Amino acid sequence: MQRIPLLISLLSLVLLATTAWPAAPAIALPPSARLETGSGSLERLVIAARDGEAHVYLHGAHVTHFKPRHSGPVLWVSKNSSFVGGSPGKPIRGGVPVVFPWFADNLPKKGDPGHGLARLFPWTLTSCTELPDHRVCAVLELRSDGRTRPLFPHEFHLKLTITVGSELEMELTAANTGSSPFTCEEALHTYFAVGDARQVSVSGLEGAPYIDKVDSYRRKTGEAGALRITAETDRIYAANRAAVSIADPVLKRTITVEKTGSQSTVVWNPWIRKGEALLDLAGQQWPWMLCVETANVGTDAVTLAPGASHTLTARIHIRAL
Ligand code: TA6
Repeated sequence: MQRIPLLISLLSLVLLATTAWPAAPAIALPPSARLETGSGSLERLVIAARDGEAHVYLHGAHVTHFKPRHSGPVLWVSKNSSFVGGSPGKPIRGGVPVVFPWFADNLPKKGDPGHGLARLFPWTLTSCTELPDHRVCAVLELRSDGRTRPLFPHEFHLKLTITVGSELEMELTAANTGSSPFTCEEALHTYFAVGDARQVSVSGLEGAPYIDKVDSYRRKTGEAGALRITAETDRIYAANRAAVSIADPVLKRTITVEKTGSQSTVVWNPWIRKGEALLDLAGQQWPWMLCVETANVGTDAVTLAPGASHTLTARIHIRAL
């Protein structure tokens, strides 16, 4: 009769080992990176490099945190954000949403999700390595399949390469893996953390033409001086490859975004009314965020022939004021 308790104990140990033991990552991780369960029980990669740290949710390959060692958090995430996975799940409000294959409400058909599908699906972490200069580089990938085809009837392969150190580098490569060409819009829709959007100055876009989404998409010319946020601001600067800087007197720093492979820059702050209308942004949070997005949208959309690919990159760095 003594055997039964022993058998139960052994079975309990086996059960504990299989359920409590974290699922082994499919890939080897350097000591400066680990996978853990984040908000909404979604899996996230936590990177603690020598010169900076970051969090990347596998859901949407969504960077939600970047902090250089000598500055505060650079990205803003809403206190009300959803963290709901699935295929598709829900978008995370803040950080760096990956926008593909359409931008905003430029929907293929009524009811399709704003800003495309990439931010709504689970990506696969395919590599994570520490470089000789102590930066950490992670690669996440999303391939078209039966879940994406109802939304976008083309074969594609997306790869997001995230390199973390004192700067944050993101490289988004979109490849056409099918037999017919397609045109896509894309963006790294970055939400920057600012001390007060009403006090920042945005430089690099002086005198540049833009589309004003807040004024019936009218085509306008940017101010001669730095852009200030004094109302709802939603601008698409087309054919623009300039680096953009956000001078923040409250946080006493300047954030600069340099880019390659991107012809569009989008600047967005919802201001009071829209800021409260977006339930996952509400709660008077709008002064603490400003989007400067690295994109190819509208007339800058990208057409990929079968087998072709396109890469856009954003490099974010900070300078103390
Ligand atoms: O990039 C600016 C924008 O297109 C705004 O018009 C606003 O809709 C914002 O994106 C947020 O979009 P989302 O679908 O994330 O609520």
